[in-house]
Amino acid sequence: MSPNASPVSLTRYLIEEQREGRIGPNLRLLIEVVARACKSISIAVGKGALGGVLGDAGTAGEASINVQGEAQKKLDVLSNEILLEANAWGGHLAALASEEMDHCVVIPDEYPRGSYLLLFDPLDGSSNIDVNISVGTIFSVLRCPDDIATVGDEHFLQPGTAQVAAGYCTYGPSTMLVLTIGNGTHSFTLDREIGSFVMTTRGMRIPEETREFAVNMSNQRFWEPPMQAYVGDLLAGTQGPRGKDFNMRWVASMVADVHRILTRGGIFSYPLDAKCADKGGKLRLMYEANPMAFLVEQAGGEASTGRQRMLDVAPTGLHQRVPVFLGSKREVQAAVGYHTRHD
Ligand code: AHM
Ligand code: MG
Repeated sequence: MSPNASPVSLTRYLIEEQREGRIGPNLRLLIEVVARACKSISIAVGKGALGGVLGDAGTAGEASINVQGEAQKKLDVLSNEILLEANAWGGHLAALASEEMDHCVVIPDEYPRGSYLLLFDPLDGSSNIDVNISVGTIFSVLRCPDDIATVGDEHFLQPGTAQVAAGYCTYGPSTMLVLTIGNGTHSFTLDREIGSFVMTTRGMRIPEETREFAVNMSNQRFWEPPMQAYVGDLLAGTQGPRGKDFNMRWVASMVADVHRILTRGGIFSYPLDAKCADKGGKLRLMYEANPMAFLVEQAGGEASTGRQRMLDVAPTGLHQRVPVFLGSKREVQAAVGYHTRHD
């Protein structure tokens, strides 16, 4: 942001988008509620050990396990509760679904029922919490189909192209909200003194070309042949067919890795591997891949499963997993090329 420009708060940005007819008042207020919940999560994350919130959830030595079969951290549970509580009574939602819960939660009858569905991963990358590395919240908003008596999990099974908004909040050295409502991807930094998100980049653009890739290299021997070939060529550098040297980064917090890519380019991949092949991949379509794909496409990048545009995948389950390739357009196309040539 230029030092002389008048700051645009998230609230002002959303009101201006509403005036332009790109969002209605209910979606605007829904995004405001999610942003408010993210501020609360940011405060909890920021307290670290002083807040007594580090470590595993559960009691008397018994870990609490979520629907994904993963041990929950105290902050996973707390962040989930903050998002549920903040969104229950606003009147904008019909139901919510979370990576941490088996099934969707329908808004209780005591509150007005709205016309949107909210999906979220309350605290992504939570294995990083205890070592003070960035984590984040990811969210996606869909329309609730009309004329249904009772909302159920099946109503969430819409392709990524149906998202009306998506974003993430990264809890790093600064807390940043990155948002799209289908009109570009914009970043907002939390001004902790006044407690509001202020736009810091309007229209993020991912460079089309890159020399940086993000992948968990320890899985190399478990990858499929096309992924082996693709990364092999990246590592060959100037001596290989790609003709340039590549750098590697892997935070193991998708929000942090994707934020770097939205900021300076790169390719993020969590491919299919022999360890997760029976599940379809490691990352979740509805809570991670689709919202990130929407943000990346709106910033001029691409997102794919390696074989199909991510946003076109027809979901079959709320907790479905997929292989993920996203980021700089030309590099994602190159990775997809290895897969299509091998098939
Ligand atoms: P989580 O939702 O349980 O935190 O898992 C998702 C995270 C992503 O943030 C990250 O990209 C990936 O898992 C890291 O996986 P790995 O530890 O296998 O490298
Ligand atoms: Mg996650």
